[in-house]
Amino acid sequence: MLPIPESELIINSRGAVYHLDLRPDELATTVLTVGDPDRVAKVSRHFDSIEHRAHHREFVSHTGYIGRKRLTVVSTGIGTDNIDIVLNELDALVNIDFSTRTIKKDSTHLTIIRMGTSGSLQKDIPVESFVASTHGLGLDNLLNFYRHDGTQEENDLLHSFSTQTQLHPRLAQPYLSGASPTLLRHFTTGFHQGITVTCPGFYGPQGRVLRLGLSQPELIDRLTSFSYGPHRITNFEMETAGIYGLGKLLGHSCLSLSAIVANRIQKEFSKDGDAAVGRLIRETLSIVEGLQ
Ligand code: R1P
Ligand code: URA
Repeated sequence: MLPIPESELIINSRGAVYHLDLRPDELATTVLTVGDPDRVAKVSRHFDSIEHRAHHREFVSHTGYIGRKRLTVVSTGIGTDNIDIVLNELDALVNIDFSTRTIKKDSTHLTIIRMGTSGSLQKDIPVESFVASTHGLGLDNLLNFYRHDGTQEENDLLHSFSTQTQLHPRLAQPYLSGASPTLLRHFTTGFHQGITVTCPGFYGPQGRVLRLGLSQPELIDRLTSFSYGPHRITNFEMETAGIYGLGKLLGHSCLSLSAIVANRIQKEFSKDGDAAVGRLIRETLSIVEGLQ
């Protein structure tokens, strides 16, 4: 097997992968991702010990222990362009031998759980409640750069989405991937579940109007009214579909959890989003600690 060239997998003088500035021994196999770099310390303050801290650009990571469980919390910044970097580098850290630059024969499986914020698309999913995403539906195009096929259920859902929403093809070529069913089962009590739409922006791509007109003003209504069997769209944000799509292609188990900070139907914004995120962190850590 030919080594992966230096231009494709960039390893710095510390032997760490370029953007995350992490070496293979500095990463745990259970990884929590957050968007905001300042949220990393809000997670790791619940660790019993921290063995490693890294910070390069928007990628802050802390690795440590809760009891006997070793965890890494890493910030991704905003958007699936960053998710492309984070997921590929996390995978490289466990599945590529950095000394030979070749793919390891036996692959390592990561558990990756996002703890983020999100906007609700349903009246009955209020601000400060939590959503566990059954699927990530991407309007951001990331996965279309990789060879991918969905399961029959995923393809049927996506087909129904395209038919019902009639989004202009100039807007997006949607893609869809499911959560790890095993992880999702642990997040039923206290969590709404539903499809999360991942957008390539916060304003126009999420139907917000400040000074510019929208090319598809009916976007929010169409997302809110979509249904397919028991499935509906609960919320939108900017990372989930990229995590689910790339995570599945790379063979990892992924779950995205969101604290709702805006309800776009009720036109409400949370008065204390930080407290809701704090509760999501505590609730998630208590569940993750018990995972095998
Ligand atoms: C936008 O404000 C950001 O908030 C959400 C979106 O996905 C986007 O990253 O998540 P985080 O709070 O995790 O960053
Ligand atoms: N994050 C988003 O992407 N959208 C929202 O409305 C709130 C948080």
